[in-house]
Amino acid sequence: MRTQIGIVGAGPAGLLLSHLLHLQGIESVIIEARSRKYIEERIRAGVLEQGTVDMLVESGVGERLKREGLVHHGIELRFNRRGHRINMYELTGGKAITIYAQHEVVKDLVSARLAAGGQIVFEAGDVSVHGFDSSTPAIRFQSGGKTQELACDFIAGCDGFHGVCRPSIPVGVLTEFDRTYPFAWLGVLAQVPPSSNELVYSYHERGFALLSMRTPEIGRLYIQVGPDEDIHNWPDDKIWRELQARLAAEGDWKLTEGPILQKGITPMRSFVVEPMQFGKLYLAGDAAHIVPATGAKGLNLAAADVRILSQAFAEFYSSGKTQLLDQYSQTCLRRVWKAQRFSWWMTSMLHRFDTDSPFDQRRQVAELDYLAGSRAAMTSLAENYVGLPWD
Ligand code: RFL
Ligand code: PHB
Repeated sequence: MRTQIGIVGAGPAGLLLSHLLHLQGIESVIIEARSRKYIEERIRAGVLEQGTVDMLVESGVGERLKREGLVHHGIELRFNRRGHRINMYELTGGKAITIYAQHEVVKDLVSARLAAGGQIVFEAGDVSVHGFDSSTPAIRFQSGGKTQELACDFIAGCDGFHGVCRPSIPVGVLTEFDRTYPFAWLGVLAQVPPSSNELVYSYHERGFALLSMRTPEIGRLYIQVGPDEDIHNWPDDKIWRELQARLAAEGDWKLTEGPILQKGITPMRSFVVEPMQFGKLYLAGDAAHIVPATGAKGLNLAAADVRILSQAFAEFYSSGKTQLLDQYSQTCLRRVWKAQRFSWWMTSMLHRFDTDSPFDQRRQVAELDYLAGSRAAMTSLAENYVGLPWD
């Protein structure tokens, strides 16, 4: 097998990259460890920045997103039992976020790739990457009971945080920047119409809680829990009790409960490698960086990386120039670090830390209070949340 770009991983990064390359007349093949059903049902992110939505629509995969996505002009911050709306639309000159589940984006991209004759190898075993420091890069894997090799000009490592591409880069090349947080998120999908039309981020002395949604019928809710919490210690009624306590508000607002369809625990971590490339191997998305979910940036950063990477490959194949490829890491990292800063800030402001002194707690509430009362502070949150400009 031979192609121009060998892509490892059919998450949002790998699929969108393959789609954008196709639009520029560049061939790629995706090698994915899991089945199509698995990646199309994996519950993950739900918030798309304005720029991510525009990119999906402009590249022709936004039809269902436009029809079914929920456009939100604001979010609510809740503390001391009171809600404060941030009108992002007004503060950013007309930008919004769209609620559309990540696995729906994945479904749309898989179907677009297959309809255009694109090749995705699902359920590939023992995937490994070779020769990316030479002129003959290749991806090796097991499929249909045989060892296969995909020869390519370049490899795109889009295989997520636990993939094989990043660890294949020789020791000493990458510098890792890492921060773990002393908590995790317990997330549930519930069959209940969301109790608020917009997302509610709540700071509470029992810990952070988030009310989000997937559709007008399905709610997505999160609570801060200990870093090593076992999901078996969280029966559904205990989760609802905690959500009720942490989201409680003055007045007649009520959190409606419903059957929990799915639940899981997600660690919270900030991580970046520099550079995001070595030889002919380019890392994109979670393979190169992860953010704590509080800023809703992970999927959007993956999309931003592959936008840059597809432009760099397009320049190379049309003119032979490698300038954009050489600058890939540097270009991506400017945005990555701004998203890291924002995600860290949202996380620090909204969660309870065991080590917090009463001083820190008062300071946190003062920060929220300042934010809720200052147009300048709200504008800063809003422009980061809807997504910073591309350049
Ligand atoms: P993915 O989605 O992890 O895809 C990687 C793909 O590579 C495959 N793979 C391999 N394939 C072949 N060989 C191997 N050795 C392989 N190893 C792995 C995997 O099966 C998979 O298909 O990475 P990608 O494409 O970089 O996309 C990143 C996003 O998935 C991630 O950043 C977001 O989900 C993060 N995130 C959020 N991001 C947002 O922008 N907005 C949000 O609201 C948001 N909420 C979230 C989130 C992540 C969460 N979890 C569960 C981590 C909420 C949660 C709870
Ligand atoms: C989600 O709906 O899954 C979601 C929303 C906002 C976040 C993180 C996750 O900050």
